[in-house]
Parts: sequence; C-alpha cells; structure tokens
Amino acid sequence: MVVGAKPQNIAEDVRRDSDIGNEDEDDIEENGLVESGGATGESSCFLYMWYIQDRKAHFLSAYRLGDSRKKKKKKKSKKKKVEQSEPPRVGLSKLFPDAIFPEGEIQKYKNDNHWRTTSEEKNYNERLAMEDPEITYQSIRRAAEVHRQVRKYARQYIKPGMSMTEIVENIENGTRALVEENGLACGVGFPTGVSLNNCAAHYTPNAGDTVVLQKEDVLKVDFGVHVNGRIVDSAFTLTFEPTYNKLLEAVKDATDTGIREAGIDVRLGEIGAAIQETMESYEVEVGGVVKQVKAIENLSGHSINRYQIHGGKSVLLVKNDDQTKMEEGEYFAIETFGSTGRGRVVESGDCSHYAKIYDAPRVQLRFTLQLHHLVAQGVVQDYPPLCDQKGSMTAQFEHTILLRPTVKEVVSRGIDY
Ligand SMILES: [Co+2]
Repeated sequence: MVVGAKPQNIAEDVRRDSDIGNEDEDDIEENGLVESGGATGESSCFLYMWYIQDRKAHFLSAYRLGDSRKKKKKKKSKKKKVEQSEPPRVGLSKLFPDAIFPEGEIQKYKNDNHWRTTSEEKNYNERLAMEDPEITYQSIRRAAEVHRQVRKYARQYIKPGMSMTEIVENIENGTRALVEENGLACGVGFPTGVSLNNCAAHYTPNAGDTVVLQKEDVLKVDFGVHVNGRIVDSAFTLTFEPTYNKLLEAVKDATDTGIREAGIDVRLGEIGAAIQETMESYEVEVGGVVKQVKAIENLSGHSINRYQIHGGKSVLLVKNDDQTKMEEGEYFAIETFGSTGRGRVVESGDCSHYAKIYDAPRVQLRFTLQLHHLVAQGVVQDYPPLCDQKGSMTAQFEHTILLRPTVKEVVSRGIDY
C-alpha cells in the first residue's frame, strides 16, 4: 500500500474511471491496491483507492477524510446565536428554534397554599397543562418574550420630541415582527396605550394626532401581545426628569405587592387593600409641596381569558368587600395606578381606544375605518381616555401573571420591571 499525493489529472472528477498510468509510470510496478491522498481545500481531504493492473491505475473509490472535523465546523456556525436587531424585527422562531421560551419569574404560593409546590397531584396537573396545546404555557411565554424584547428597545428609543404616533408605530411594528403576526393565531393584543400625565389609561393617537412627547411628561406605555389567544398585558411608565421618580417607585412597589398577594383562593378585595396600603405609603414633592400618592380608586387589574382581555374579574387598587376568589389556572393582569391628584379618573377627550366585545356577532374587524359604525352595532366597545384632574400626574406598572397549579408565574417579568 502506498499513500501518495493525489494524481493531478483526476482532481476534477473523482467518480470517473481514469487512466493515470502514463504519468507516474516509474512508481507503479505491481498489480494491486494503491491509496493516494490529497487536500482539495482547508476543510476536506480525500483518500483515493486505485486498483493497479497492467501498469494502469483504475479508480475504485474516494473517501473524504476529516469528515467529522468538517461537520463540527458546520455545526458550530449553525449554532451561532441569532441576535435581535435594532429596531427589533427578528421573529422569535429564529431566536428560539426549539420553540421553548423563557419561563417568567416564579413565586411560591403563600401561607395555606405552600403545599402546592411539592404536591404530586398538582405537579401532575402541570404536566398535563403543558401537553395540552390550548393551555400549554409556551404560548403565553412566547408572547411575554416578545413584550420584553419590544419594550427593551422602546425604553431606550422613546425620547421627548417624538410624536405619539411614532411611538405607537414603533411598538406595534416591533410586536408584529417578533410575534410573526398571523391572522387570529398571533399578533398585537390590543391597541397600544400611550397616556400622558393626568391621563392614566386608554389614550392612543388617532390618525392626524399631532401630540409630541415633552420632557416634563409622564408617559404610560401599555401594550399587549397574544399567541394563540393568550394575551400578555403589561405596562410601564417613563419620565425624563427626576420630579416624579418617587411616583413611579410607589406604583412599581404597589404592583409588586399585588403580585405577591395574588394566589389561588385569595379574595380580590384583600389584594386591593394591600395595594392601597403600599401605594399610599409614598409621598412626592412637587415644587416644594409634598403630596401623598393615591391609588386610583376606579381603575383595576383584571382576569384575562383566551382572546378576551377583560375576563370578568376585577382587582381594584383600594380596599373593598369583593369576596370573589382567584382560581387555579387563571390569568390575571395585575396593574396599579398612582396619582398626585384626587385618585379618581373620569372619561375625557376623543374616544381612541377600542376593544372587540367578546361574543359579539362575528364581523371582520378592520382597523379604524368603520369603527364608529361598529360601535353603533355593538361589536366594539369604545374606551375613552381616563384622566385624573388637570395638573396631576399618574403612573402605571402592570404584569400578567399565571396561577399555575404549583406556583405563580409572573410571565411578563423582565430585568427592567
Ligand atoms: Co390591563
């Protein structure tokens, strides 16, 4: 056996029978098998098998040497992590090719419900839930990851001087791209709210809106993402001056309190009391005047059903007698609003926030064009902006939580809030 350089005249086509006898005549003396090797590039190397008969070489076969090395290299480049773009436009299926999305923050149930974490029966229920395509947690986790990535960019990008329309388009275009919007299967969860200052909720710019964000504004960004009808409803507040930092801190703390108190069999009225206590322990100093932060008494968090943003249960932000209990498997949007005003909102301004009424006659909802007509038909409900008194400031933080059989999952939790 001889291992030599690959005969040159067959470099082009190793599968063809060739006669190389004339070239290396002196080296080929006996009939038999000959091996020759040669490199055709950095990553591959061939071993050729020849049969020598009557001083002529007949090509038998070629083996690629170093195959494993080449494959490894390929694998490595495939594994190279795809990264999100700026602005965010890379769909999550490219970032998570195995379709396993990050779990939210896990909180154990408190007090009497602590046993759920280790209960065999409850753990069995979890496994069943994960296997059921209708209730699997992957849908809500995918929606939550879209929310985190879209807002990460939005929180850096939103600056005074931008129009409210620009801000909303930035968020909704990002959401559509990342969730890979597809008919009723997944998309934007509800119209994006960008309420300013004394307006706490439900303001979104209509066509022709010319409002521009100012550096002294307090902006609430409330947007939703849904996957298979599982809606993530989460909101944050931005300020560009330090005056209202304490207000934001109060609301963030109050929302976290609501999340901490929430649980299976917990009464909705008790959660309201805990939220209020936290919220009203804060003060804000505005122009030398100290104001106690108030929890807005007529706004509330809410349960979320599949394809239905308001699922029927309300979590008020103040103490109340509601004995309704939270239940296993439910989704809730825990949102709180703090105000330096009266702590009560009224409807004001143009109607710009619409939601489809669940179970309304099925009509294809095409945005804005015929909305007034649809409202009259009872298909969509109009939500006018909700504002506290002029001159006051309001802030909001909101998370979507899932009451799993064993633990509570704060699905929209991120490093930002
Ligand atoms: Co909400």
